[in-house]
Amino acid sequence: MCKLSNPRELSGDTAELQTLRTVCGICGSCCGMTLTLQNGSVIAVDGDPADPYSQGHLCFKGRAIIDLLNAPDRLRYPLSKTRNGKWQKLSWEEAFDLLSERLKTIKNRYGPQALAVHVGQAGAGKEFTHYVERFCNIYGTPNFSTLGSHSKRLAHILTYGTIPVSDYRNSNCILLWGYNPTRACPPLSKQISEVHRRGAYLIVVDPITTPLAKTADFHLQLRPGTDGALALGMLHVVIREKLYNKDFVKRWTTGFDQLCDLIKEYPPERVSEITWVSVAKITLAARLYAGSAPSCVTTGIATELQANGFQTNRAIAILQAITGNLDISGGAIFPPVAKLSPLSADNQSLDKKPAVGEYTYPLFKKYTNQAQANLYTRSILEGKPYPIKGMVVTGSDPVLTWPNTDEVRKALGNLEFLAVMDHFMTETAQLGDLVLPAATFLSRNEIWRIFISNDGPRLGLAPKVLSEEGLLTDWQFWNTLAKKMGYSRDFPWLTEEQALNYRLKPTGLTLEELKDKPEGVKYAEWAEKSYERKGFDTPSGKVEIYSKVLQDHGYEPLPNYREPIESPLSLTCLAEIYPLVLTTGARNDAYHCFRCQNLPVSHMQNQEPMVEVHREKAKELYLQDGETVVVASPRGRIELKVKYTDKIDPRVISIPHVWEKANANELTDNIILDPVTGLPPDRSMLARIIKKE
Ligand SMILES: Nc1nc2c(c(=O)[nH]1)N[C@H]1C(S)=C(S)[C@@H](COP(=O)(O)OP(=O)(O)OC[C@H]3O[C@@H](n4cnc5c(=O)[nH]c(N)nc54)[C@H](O)[C@@H]3O)O[C@H]1N2
Ligand SMILES: Nc1nc2c(c(=O)[nH]1)N[C@H]1C(S)=C(S)[C@@H](COP(=O)(O)OP(=O)(O)OC[C@H]3O[C@@H](n4cnc5c(=O)[nH]c(N)nc54)[C@H](O)[C@@H]3O)O[C@H]1N2
Ligand code: SF4
Ligand SMILES: [Mo]
Repeated sequence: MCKLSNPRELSGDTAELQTLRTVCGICGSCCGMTLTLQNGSVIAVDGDPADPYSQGHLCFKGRAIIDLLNAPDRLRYPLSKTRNGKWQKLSWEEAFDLLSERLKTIKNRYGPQALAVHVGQAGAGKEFTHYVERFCNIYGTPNFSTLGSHSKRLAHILTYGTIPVSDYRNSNCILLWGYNPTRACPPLSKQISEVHRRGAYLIVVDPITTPLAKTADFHLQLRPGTDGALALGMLHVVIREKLYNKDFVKRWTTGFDQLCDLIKEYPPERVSEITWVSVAKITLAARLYAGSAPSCVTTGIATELQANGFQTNRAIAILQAITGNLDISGGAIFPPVAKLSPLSADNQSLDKKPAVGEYTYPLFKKYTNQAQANLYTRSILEGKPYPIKGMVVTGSDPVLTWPNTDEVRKALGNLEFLAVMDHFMTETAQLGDLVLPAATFLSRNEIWRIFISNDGPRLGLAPKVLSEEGLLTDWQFWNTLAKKMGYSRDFPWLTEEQALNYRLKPTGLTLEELKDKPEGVKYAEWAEKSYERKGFDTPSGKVEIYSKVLQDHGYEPLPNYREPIESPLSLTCLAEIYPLVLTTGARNDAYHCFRCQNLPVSHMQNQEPMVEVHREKAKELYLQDGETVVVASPRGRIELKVKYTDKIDPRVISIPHVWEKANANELTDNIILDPVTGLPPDRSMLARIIKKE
């Protein structure tokens, strides 16, 4: 069975309809996709019933791919901005000349650190991102950054030494914490519902009654931003009632006694006051989770986009560990890592400056080897720790997605040079000097990885099925740019296929072999409790409840709770003016990184961003359903329509992000960020609703 046939073999009128198989590259669920092509153009798309994992499932985002390929506003050629602000069409040759010349000028004039390169959501987990990082290393800038679950990753690495995966299928109790797979990852949501129907318990922690929360055995509807306190409250119950795994704690943890002292400050009664979750629910959920092993927890991005997201994730990771749920079937599995050839590189001839954010977030830098992009704006505007003068942004729209839009816009506007690679003329691209049209994931080969517990970890290929005329994939772009810059020695690959075969070498597999294996290849055997054989990959070899590494870097060694900087409890005076708690960015069906909101897919037409307000609160404020209002925070204000709901606490409101017409990040803060990772507190701030005259 072959996932790839080459559409370019087809010719003119003689071409037959051809069905090609690949894997959707949008959200990481790896759904099998079939595409029907005629004369090289996609005319139909569907789920692939033969795909062993998704079994025919394809969500609306995958189905929207034809609209994306044909979108009338897709960028089709490079554009450069003229002196009078008009866009001028360029050939790729001209675009590469311009770009390489500007990057060389920045380096000569200010040093390589003055260039920042940011890869956004579209590059998360994708092969090309490694090549962008390599490019930065050779150029000599430490300012390479990505977006991602940095707080969760770092919390797991510092606590367990690895990043686990939840084994829902074999679990007796699934705890979804600030994670809503119904929107973010529909195939997983289906799997979780099936396991729940078969008898496993489901607990959901979410300020909104999502579809999964509605069916859950316990829905803990907490005040946004208080997850850390809730986790400590649950730990209190588990420890007080001796529901933890004593043998595991004794043999495999450090700092349990200090944790026992810490949780004394978080009895359910106090935690209930902080979180608005009842004492009974906190207690029963803790008992259920601890008493039903094997249990698993998945935290979502909501637990990270908080002023204390790193420690929150540590507290939840510790709950998982002391209840004995690590590296067992049905719990948190530690998957063996697939060994691919490394792409790290260094430019020995340069004396490298520290990355932006390295002084403020040293552990973030140490464990991600990246700059903290949320500090770029200050570097551009205030020259701290040195000025960034040029940026290349790919697969990201910072004007809509980074906190404090006002400042982001000002900063990007102040750059000497900004290049943006995207499918569309985004808000960020509009501020650029050079805009580059990106091909979609269908035009590149991509390695995917999947873990299904009984079966072990697998690696496979999402084959390239198209060539989009006039467009380059991100890999082609960076490989060509590197050669233009004179880096051919470090970018020796002539084709993407060559580069992928280089990467696959340690596995003994080739691209050709993977093309014939839609189910992928098992690259390692998983055997439970790997720590029994080799210990945990932490300095002590144990689960570090008390982290000496954190202590040595001046952080709290225990996962203590910190009240959101801006909340009804921490800023009571401000809360009189801004009495509502605002959470932003809960994912919804109308958009994704592909900006589906712009596409003419019927499902998404007539959608617009709205502020969800509890029906009773809305009435109290004399707001009609559908009325246009102003939502204001201490930083800014946006206009959008009211949507009545019963699914939210009357003291909380929720608005989506990534909308141009009502940009949630006009309201968010970039001053007080997570102290360890620098992620912004997008999920909890103070706000008010103002009726328009
Ligand atoms: N359709 C669609 N899917 C997507 C995306 C998309 O834009 N659209 N984006 C992708 C990306 S980039 C990501 S990171 C993932 C994110 O996917 P998830 O990790 O699931 O995150 P969200 O949907 O943003 O938030 C999950 C839940 O957190 C709740 N929440 C809000 N504030 C809080 C809080 O303070 N505490 C807790 N416990 N819960 C809170 C929200 O109500 C929401 O139901 O989704 C990916 N998938
Ligand atoms: N207020 C608030 N802000 C948030 C969040 C929140 O919850 N609340 N969530 C945060 C999170 S978790 C994330 S991940 C970020 C997401 O923020 P970004 O990283 O900025 O990602 P997107 O907004 O999804 O933009 C992705 C862009 O990539 C383009 N694109 C898609 N595929 C490709 C490709 O193959 N190549 C190239 N070059 N471009 C491509 C799309 O057209 C789109 O413009 O937003 C963050 N911002
Ligand atoms: S869930 Fe949707 S977006 Fe994600 S991989 Fe599957 S089809 Fe693509
Ligand atoms: Mo994300």
